[in-house]
Amino acid sequence: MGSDCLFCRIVAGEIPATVVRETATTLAIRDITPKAPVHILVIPKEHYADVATLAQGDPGLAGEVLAAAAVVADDEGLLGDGFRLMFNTGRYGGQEVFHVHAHLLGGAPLGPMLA
Ligand code: D5M
Repeated sequence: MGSDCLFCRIVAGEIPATVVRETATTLAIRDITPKAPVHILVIPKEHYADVATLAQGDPGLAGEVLAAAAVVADDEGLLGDGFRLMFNTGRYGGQEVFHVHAHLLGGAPLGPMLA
């Protein structure tokens, strides 16, 4: 993808972000408009548009994104009280950035999903 994709540009270091964890294949950054006390986006460095494309195209990498999210949740102290991990997908799912990203939300009660 590259220059048209915001998160590819963050991965490339062209746009600044607050990185909380980096592996060979994933990056975790703080969301720029946090919706909870902890709001982190976990992305694969390789471009996939959404979670369905990622999971079908490279299930191993999808697992690495989940594993990275679990480590970050632990690092952020979220394992005891819990957290929400979600992928907005497509137009009906409210996705705005079309480079797959897991939202990791926690640090306070989040309420019901579909209020
Ligand atoms: O969520 C896209 C998310 O991406 C939304 O919560 C804001 C976040 N965002 C947008 N730009 C940035 C930058 N530059 N850094 C960090 N976070 C950012 P979606 O699921 O696509 O609706």
